[in-house]
Amino acid sequence: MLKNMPRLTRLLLRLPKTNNYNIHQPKILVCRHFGQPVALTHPHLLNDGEVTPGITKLEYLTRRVNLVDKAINLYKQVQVSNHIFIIPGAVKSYMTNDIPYPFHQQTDFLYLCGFQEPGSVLILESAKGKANNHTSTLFVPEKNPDKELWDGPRSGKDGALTVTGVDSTHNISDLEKYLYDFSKFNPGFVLWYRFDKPSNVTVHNAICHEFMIEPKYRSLEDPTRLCQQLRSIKSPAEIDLMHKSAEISSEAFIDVMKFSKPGVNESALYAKMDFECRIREAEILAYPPVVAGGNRANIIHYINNDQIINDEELVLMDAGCEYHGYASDITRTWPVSGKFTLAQKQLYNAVLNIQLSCIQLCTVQFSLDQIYHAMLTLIGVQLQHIGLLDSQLKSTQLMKAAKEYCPHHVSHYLGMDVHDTGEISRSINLQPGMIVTVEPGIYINKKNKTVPYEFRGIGIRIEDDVLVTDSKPIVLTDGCPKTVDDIESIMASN
Ligand SMILES: [Mn+2]
Repeated sequence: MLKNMPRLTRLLLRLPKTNNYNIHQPKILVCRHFGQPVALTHPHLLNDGEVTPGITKLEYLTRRVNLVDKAINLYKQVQVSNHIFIIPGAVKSYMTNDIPYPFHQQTDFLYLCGFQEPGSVLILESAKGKANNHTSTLFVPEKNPDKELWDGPRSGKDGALTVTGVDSTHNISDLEKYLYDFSKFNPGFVLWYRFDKPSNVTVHNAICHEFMIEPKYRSLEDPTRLCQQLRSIKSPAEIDLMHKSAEISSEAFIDVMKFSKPGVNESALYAKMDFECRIREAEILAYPPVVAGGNRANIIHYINNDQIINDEELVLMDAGCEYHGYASDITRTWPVSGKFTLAQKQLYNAVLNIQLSCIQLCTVQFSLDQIYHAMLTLIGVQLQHIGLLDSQLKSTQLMKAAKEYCPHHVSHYLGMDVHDTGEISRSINLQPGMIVTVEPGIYINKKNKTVPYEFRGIGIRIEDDVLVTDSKPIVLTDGCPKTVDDIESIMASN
């Protein structure tokens, strides 16, 4: 009888009896156990002991130890019972009913534990006499079959313990009780919590309720600066990820350059960049790219990207991907036709010379602000050289004029966030392990009647990502072409 049945029905009937079913069952359970990739389910991404590709549990532990150490050191002379850090992760946010934005984890939280699920909270408590100077507790969304049916698996508290290697894990619903008990048994603690920018309103209300109404802490401190001090110096594993992120973006830029031609829509170049980054395994673009043809390049944050780029126009693209949580940030400017005009080439080479000089200054002898001032002087001199600024201008007048041609800074720190570690001053000397952008530009609006006609409506920026070392700076984005010859030959190779 079985012989006459359709094959699928026969298979279904026999399924419980075959070994195949039993072999596959445990694998299915494993796959559904975690809310993020782990070595067991994604061996192509992670090795044993890694929380994030390339970043081990031990590295995450070291980061937490270093953070708590900083707090203990700051309070060395002051009598306090202990320190508690409350670091909430991001919550899901919605575009419209039931439609979420792509989730992006809060980066301090991610830096300290690598846990990817929305609505989680990390707590660190300093602990005297403990080898690792603290205990770490992660509060995570509870496992919930109904929700998981729609949104995919959650790790739950047991899975989160396996994924991250923190000391203990609880359901997020236990947080308020935990805070209540903590404040009851720990008089005179220091509360490290970012009060002015709550990333999770429910958690914020719980903290207010347990700690703030009748303040039970000795002092309230913002942990952001301490986290950022750690984050500003990249570890070897982070440098590898940043390098990979930079390589992906550089290769994608080459494909976008080859793809561009007169009459192309800016949106097509945006789409091409997105595609070429994702196909190389970047998760997402790190920010909405600027794809600006012609005079639109003079709008620094132009992201409409919906215009046609005409023959003889330059296109300025500022774009970069995010790879396992690490951003790259590149700008290139190229002629959509594949050939620079004489004026474009003159101005482009001026910006390139300035950029190459600024990259050489990315050493421990200088701060980003000093490099910025050097950029302004260099812009002034280059514009005098081309004849766009009066050669008689004295240095302060020259700097002032240069500022009108470049209204932005030359650099920012780069890392998990594009504008990374914003609380680290740009006036401190660079340190080995920092990664910074170098991005001078010259922008000439088409309304500028003080320059010859052929220079009007040109905006040029060249941006690379640079690793500071104890000797020479290393350009992580050096795979992205930037000389006139390299760009023209890449575009001719189509
Ligand atoms: Mn940038």
